[in-house]
Amino acid sequence: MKTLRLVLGDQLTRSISSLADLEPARDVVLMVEVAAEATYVRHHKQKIALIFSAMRHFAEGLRGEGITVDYVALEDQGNTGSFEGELRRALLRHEPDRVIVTEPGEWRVWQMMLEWRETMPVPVEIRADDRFVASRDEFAAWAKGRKTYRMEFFYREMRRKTGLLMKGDVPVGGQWNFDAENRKSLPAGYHPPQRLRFEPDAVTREVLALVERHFPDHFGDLAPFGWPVTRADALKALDHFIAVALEGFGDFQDAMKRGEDFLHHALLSPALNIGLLTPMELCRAAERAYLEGRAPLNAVEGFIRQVIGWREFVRGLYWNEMPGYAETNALSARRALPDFYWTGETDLACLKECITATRRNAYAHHIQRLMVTGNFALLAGVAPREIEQWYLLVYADAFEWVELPNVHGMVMFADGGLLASKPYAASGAYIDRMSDYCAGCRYDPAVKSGPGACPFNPLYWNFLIENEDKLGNNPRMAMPYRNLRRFSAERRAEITREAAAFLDEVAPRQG
Ligand code: FAD
Ligand code: DLZ
Ligand code: SF4
Repeated sequence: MKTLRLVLGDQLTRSISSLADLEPARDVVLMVEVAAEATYVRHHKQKIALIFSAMRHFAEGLRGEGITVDYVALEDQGNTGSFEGELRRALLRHEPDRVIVTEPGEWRVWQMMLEWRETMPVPVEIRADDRFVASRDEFAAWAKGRKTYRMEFFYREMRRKTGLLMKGDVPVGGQWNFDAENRKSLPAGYHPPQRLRFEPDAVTREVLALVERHFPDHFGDLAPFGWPVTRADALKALDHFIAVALEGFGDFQDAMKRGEDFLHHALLSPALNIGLLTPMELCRAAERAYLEGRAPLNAVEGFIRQVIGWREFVRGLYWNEMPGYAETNALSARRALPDFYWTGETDLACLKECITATRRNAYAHHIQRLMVTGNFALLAGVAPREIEQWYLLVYADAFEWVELPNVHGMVMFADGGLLASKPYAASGAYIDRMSDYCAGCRYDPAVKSGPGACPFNPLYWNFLIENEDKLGNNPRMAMPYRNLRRFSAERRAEITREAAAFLDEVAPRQG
């Protein structure tokens, strides 16, 4: 049976299910660069370049194996600009008996594919994406009957399933989780390791020029572009991370430092999410480093937890809860996203640092996303949809299955606590403790109100005041609410006034 096999831009894995039983003499692999995918949100220029370049390299690799690849480039004549249009044109060109595709990473595209099964002239088979440790069904079975989902319990299941850092039924080191050791701030004068960048080759240079021609107004800097775009380079990036950065990954996981965009983070999420690496490859490499004495347990366990814990957990939650998940707004947040999220032009030094790094790299590390840009959006009450769009377009690793639960659930608490037991709300003191940002800021984290006060301070207390009916009885919020209840009526009124004056200027209320 002649089969047309459609491979999407984040499915660049040779062992992907859509290619499993490929017959090189008969089948055709279809890959398409389409304007609709580059513009449904106006992705960071580096993200588009990463995907187009990685797609072109992947196609070359398949051709090298003698496989017929029909590759439609963005500027090819007749390109209709959409998955559906290109699939229809390819059906006319190749006249296959059937189409095979692996399920996509976004609900939007999943709906499209389900429709194809009804509307395309040949049968369309949608296969499960087995590049994850847990299948969608496995997560659904785990989630069944639970009112809230907690990553820690799911993670233990994944440890048992994979055997990672396990001695029989017992976790290595006698504990599942070493997070308490993973909150160190950086010592003065500390220099994090140098990280690998990959010089653009001819294919990437051509793509960079194409992106500049077609998407000049999209967010972010295109150069310097240093992401790995092939599996070979992604493997080098993995080896380099394990060799130079994993050792300090645990200790400095929550730290932030001016001018240091990467610290000890892996920088592997773009390659991982488009399929150049697999999650188990990352975890086995980290586990090996522990077993060979090259990295401590708190670092290796912490890293493995991110990959088979958080990453698998948010993916399972996404598919279990969509499409309703995206619609909730438990804290009734309605403000506009401040303009400085696009420009980086703000006097709040922490936000300026994280947003300008995001523009420069299409990357920010987890704690910058959660505790700076995320924390501000939560305290300011930015409408979930606005901040979600921002996160979906500014990072090279952003795909809705992973972005949405992190933003909607972890950052914005818009799901009312399905994912997290409490909002990660914090005042300026937290940012001051975990970074050196405040030393270069015109505001002072120690000043609670009035001119010169760190805006995170009134915003934090205002957030507690505004959401007292929804969060006041949350046991994990007991301490801050106890403190708030000691405030006089005048102090509360002053906080509300100060926060409103600040927010009305940077993030006007909508609707
Ligand atoms: P490291 O810090 O070195 O972590 C190692 C790996 O663990 C990552 O590569 C990633 O695959 C995985 N990981 C870590 N934390 C998470 C998490 N919370 N959820 C899922 N996987 C995780 N990650 C994305 O891949 N795409 C996104 O669109 C995305 N959006 C986020 C938005 C917000 C508001 C927050 C708080 C987090 C988001 N994350 C997202 C998770 C995390 O910030 C990134 O995976 C991480 O920063 C990627 O960089 P790294 O490879 O250096 O990660
Ligand atoms: C993100 C992206 C972009 C920018 N462009 C393409 C493209 O031209 N062709 C393609 O196959 N995939 C692209 N992607 C990735 C898709 O958006 C992604 O596969 C879906 O969102 C499903 O996860
Ligand atoms: Fe950010 Fe406040 Fe520190 Fe300035 S003082 S860097 S606004 S936390």
